[in-house]
Amino acid sequence: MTILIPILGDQLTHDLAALRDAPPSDAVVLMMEVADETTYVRHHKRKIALILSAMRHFADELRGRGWTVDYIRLDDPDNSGSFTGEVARAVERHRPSAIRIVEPGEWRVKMMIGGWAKRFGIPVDILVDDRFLCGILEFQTWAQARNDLVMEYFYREMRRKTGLLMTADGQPEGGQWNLDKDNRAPPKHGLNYPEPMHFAPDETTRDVIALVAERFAGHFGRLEKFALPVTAGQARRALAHFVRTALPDFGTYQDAMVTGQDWLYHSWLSPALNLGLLTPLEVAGAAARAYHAGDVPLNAAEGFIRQIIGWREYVRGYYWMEMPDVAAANALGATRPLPEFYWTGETDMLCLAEAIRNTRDHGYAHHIQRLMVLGNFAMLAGVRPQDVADWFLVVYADAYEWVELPNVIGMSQHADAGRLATKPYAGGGAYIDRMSDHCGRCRYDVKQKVGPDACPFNALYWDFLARHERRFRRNRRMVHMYSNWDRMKPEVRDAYRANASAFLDTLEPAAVGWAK
Ligand code: FAD
Ligand code: DLZ
Ligand code: SF4
Repeated sequence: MTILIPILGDQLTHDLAALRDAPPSDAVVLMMEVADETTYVRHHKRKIALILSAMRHFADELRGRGWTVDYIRLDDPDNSGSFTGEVARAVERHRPSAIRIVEPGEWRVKMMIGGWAKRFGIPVDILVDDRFLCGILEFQTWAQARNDLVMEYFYREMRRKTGLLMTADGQPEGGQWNLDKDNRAPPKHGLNYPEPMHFAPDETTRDVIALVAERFAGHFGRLEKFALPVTAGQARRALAHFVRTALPDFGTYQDAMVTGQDWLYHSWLSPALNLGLLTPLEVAGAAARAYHAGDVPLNAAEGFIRQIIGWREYVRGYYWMEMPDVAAANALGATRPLPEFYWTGETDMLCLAEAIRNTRDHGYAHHIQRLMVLGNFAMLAGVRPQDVADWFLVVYADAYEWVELPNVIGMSQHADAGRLATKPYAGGGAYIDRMSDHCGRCRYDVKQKVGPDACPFNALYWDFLARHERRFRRNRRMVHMYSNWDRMKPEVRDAYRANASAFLDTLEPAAVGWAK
């Protein structure tokens, strides 16, 4: 009896649970390029090209391994446009006795799959996605035993569980769990920034790029110079290249920003990881091995591994625990529409213009650009968190709701009232000036506090603290900020607030239709 195994676009892993115990002779793998997925938001062109190319390569590799793959292309005239519609057609074609699928990454798709058993009248076996190190239920059990979620404690559990950077007697390597105090150095002159490994598009990728250029011409972003890894083999080479060339300095300069330098020492592995071309254990394991071989310092290996087995797993657990309500969360009552310049990049604020240029050109911006520039500005300006979330889901090649939404709603907009992060990630111009070389080249003056040439982040920062004083004044991590506010003369406070208000009045709201 045939089993139908649908594999979704972000499940491109040869060791996927659904493929593991099924003999290829008894199964048909179904892969579907569908309009619903390519347009539920108007994804960056590069993101669509990446996913479709990686899906096509994966299907070819599966065939090479003896699997029967029923592959539905986007331009197939009979394509129904949805996962459910395509599974329905496949059930007609193959008459399977059962469907086997790995749990999807997104709530929306989980709801869809939940209706399949009744609709098709056959069992639907939904398997745990064990590519993640922490299961959804395991996370919930961990979280329920605590009043507050603290990533650091979760991360230590993951270190113990994986044994990564642990000594034989169960202690953290180097005696400390977290070496962040050695990280976060500002950029300095004379640093050499390695380029991520580039992969020239083959015929499959070129076909997909042509399809995307034609069919999604109105979507945000550029397709030129597409160079992302689209197979597991390429992704492994990109990982090895990163470990060799960039990881040694990853920790130290993790929070730096430099004009015209799009990756610095970051890995740009998130698109491959989130598609399944790499697994988290494989990536974190490579960093740990480099440390043990003496090739990278502990602060770099630890800082990098923490992002993968700590933050990445943590936000996924949070997503499944907090959905669906968290998608609508708006604890700070923000109502402003997203400014148009998030789409056009047309702003005199150089830090924002740079982050948006990087985003448009590559479907990429590194973490501090996302958090302390793009996210920070939106939060300070009081932009509606759902507008911000839509933007982030569209514009990044690594964006899937399970990872994007917690980062936006929880980490960057504080819209969940501090469930994910106890303090809002708010910063004024001084932070950006310390961590980047942008301010010296900007039309605004970061040192000026108010006036037409003053850096807008300065007034917006104090205005934000003033607007939300009742909520944040008693936050232990914000005492210092409010004591600075208290020390200001009333006329200085008033000038900040008036300046913020005048600046906010100049923001043009985004035209409808960019995101959805
Ligand atoms: P590196 O700096 O090299 O880090 C290594 C890896 O750690 C990343 O590839 C990623 O897999 C993981 N990682 C690091 N930080 C996080 C985090 N906060 N959450 C989850 N994983 C993390 N990441 C996504 O994969 N998809 C998203 O849609 C996404 N949206 C974000 C939105 C906002 C507002 C913020 C603040 C962060 C977001 N992140 C997202 C997290 C992080 O910014 C990206 O994972 C990272 O910038 C990807 O680039 P990199 O591979 O060079 O990362
Ligand atoms: C994001 C995306 C896009 C753009 N296109 C497809 C597609 O055509 N077929 C597919 O299987 N998956 C696609 N994806 C990824 C899915 O949206 C993702 O697998 C689900 O949301 C589950 O996380
Ligand atoms: Fe950004 Fe202000 Fe610096 Fe300009 S001066 S780059 S707006 S922080």
